[in-house]
Amino acid sequence: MIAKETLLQAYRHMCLVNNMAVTYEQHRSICKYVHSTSRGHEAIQLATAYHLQPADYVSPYYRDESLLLGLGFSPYELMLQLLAKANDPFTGGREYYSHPNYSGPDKPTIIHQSSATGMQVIPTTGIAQGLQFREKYLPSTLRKNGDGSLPVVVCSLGDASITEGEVSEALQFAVLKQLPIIYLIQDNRWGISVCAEESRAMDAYEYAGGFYGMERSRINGSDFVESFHAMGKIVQSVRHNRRPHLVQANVPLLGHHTSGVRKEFYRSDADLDAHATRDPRILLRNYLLEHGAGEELILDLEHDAANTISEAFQLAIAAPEPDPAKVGEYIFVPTPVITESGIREPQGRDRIMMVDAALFAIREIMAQYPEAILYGQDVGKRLGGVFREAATLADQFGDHRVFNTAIQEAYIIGSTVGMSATGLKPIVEVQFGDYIYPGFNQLVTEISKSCYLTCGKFPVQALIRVPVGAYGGGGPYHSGCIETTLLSIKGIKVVYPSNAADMKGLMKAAFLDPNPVVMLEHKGLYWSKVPGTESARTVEPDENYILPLGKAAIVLPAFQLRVEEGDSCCVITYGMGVYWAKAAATALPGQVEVVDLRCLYPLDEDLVFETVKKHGKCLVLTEEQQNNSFAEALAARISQKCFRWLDAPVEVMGALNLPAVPMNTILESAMLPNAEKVRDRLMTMLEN
Ligand SMILES: Cc1ncc(C[n+]2csc(CCOP(=O)(O)OP(=O)(O)O)c2C)c(N)n1
Repeated sequence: MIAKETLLQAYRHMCLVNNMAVTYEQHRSICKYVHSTSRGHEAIQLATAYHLQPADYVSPYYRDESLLLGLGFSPYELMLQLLAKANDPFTGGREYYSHPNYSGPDKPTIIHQSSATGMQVIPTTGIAQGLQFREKYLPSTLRKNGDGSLPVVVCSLGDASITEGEVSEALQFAVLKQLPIIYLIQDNRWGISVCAEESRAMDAYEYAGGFYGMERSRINGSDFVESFHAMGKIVQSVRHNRRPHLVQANVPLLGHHTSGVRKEFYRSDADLDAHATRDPRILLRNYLLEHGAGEELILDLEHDAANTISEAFQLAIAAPEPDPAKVGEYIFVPTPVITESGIREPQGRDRIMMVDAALFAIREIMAQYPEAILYGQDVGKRLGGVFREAATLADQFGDHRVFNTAIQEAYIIGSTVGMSATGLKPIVEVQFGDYIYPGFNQLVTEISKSCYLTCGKFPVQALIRVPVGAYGGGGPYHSGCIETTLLSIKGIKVVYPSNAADMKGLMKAAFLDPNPVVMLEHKGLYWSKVPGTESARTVEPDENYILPLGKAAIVLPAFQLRVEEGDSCCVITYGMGVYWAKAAATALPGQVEVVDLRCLYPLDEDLVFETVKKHGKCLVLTEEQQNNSFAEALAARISQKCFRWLDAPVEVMGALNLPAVPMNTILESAMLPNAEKVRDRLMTMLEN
């Protein structure tokens, strides 16, 4: 039996939702930002919300306004987001209606919610992965509910979103690891105007049948009583049994797809009529009347709901607009690492290769931070990374902290959002830069925007290691550089060390940074096997050595006399470019100053501009294809900021503008810069 108060509360919430929808429609010019309402989906959403507790996590999608009311958010709070007002409690006016995020003691946690259909499934599965880790290995740190019960995770999405490829990566991971997560699919048989018959050969329930180990249920999501009972059992079962469960809730769609995409554009009268017969509010009203609630009580509730919404709407309209001066806030949260510390060159230590510097840094990190977890393809015990960059780590720290994943770059990258939300510190690896693209969407759509769109509530702590770069015939899919593509994303940091000491210090800083950091690791420098890269091996810095992000270094100074004579130039570069530039400079003793950027975002513009101003001549050197590269963009900024000090146009040298690095080593070197090409360019620059 469901308590009478629960039924009346559900009816009240449904009346609020109905009045909200009517009000938004009546005031379309005021409700100018696109929004969807939950009309038709109320019963399953409320039923779900009522069973959740504060230690749980939920990822609602854009049609989950009833779920939000059910969790305890007020119509006024939701309307502040509808109208993108300053006090929108979720995003401060930055994101659409019903795109919540929340962290507090009284309600389930909600991580950042994007608008991209289905893309929340990976981050949300990452939460369940994080909870499972805490439960098994750090049990005293797992937050439980007031009644001592274990937390569950709910990921809600529409039926059309389930066909997104990334959803399958998450489901696969959830069943493989038996994560405590409920996937709630609200099936209204529409994906805007694309109907079920056009988009799928099976529904979500049938699809889940292929993921062995997934419990599944199909319920009538328009019937509150059935939904409440079913969700109660399912939530309880996941709380106790700690296994994934997919729920398909069949629901009607009563409103428009969004305020902009109107139902009459593409739905027939017959379809609309059929959906209308399953209106959850009418069904619950009838149920209440049949079970003795009394017409008067119902009318009172309806009247109250109308008044509540009308008052809330007026208040929301009157609420202040956001301050445009604050538009730049919360791209990142501050990092604690701001100064270089520890000993960079301890006495009596051996020189180490860059790949070992990375390995030793991670080893020290994992020894110090039990919440640090490393995963990716082949990083586990058997191989320890295809470059042996994680060798021995699983032996030392256990398979639960260092483990292999399937080939699922989207999951590897996107799961860090959820892991980070549970307070863990994920370090993940994409095997080659050329294979980051399947994971790129998660980086752009979820990771990079989370801090900004939650006003700093959910920065994503993620250290993403990516081997890059060409050397010795790696060929078109194992040689790529990806920094320009990465740097087009705002909201992530990009580090690119060129020697062992920097690698170790920067890896530590990247790990301690509460924001997402991509660590680009040049394979040609890993072992210093490429002639001319011997100095990538350095003395190993001590355990405390940390090098803040965003500090470039002069790795080869010019002679003061040459500078004073106006007979010098500088090369601004990073990665392999550092070695090309240093080798080229041997032909021009004292005339060339080389700056190693070490970090591409944040970028040490101060040192770059200061150096360029000193020499008046500058070459920006990169291994990437030149056109539209980061290097070109930097050259343009240098030209603008240092114009009065320049004796010549800022030069750029990069690889030829080809779609890929060809495999044959003769072709490879024809494409890439090298020391000779750089030397010739510098000589020409200095002669003019
Ligand atoms: C990745 C992505 N592609 C396309 C869209 C545009 N879009 C917004 S809603 C929607 C349909 C989603 O349907 P469904 O998941 O069934 O949810 P419903 O709106 O029916 O509740 C589409 C295609 C999007 N938001 N994200």
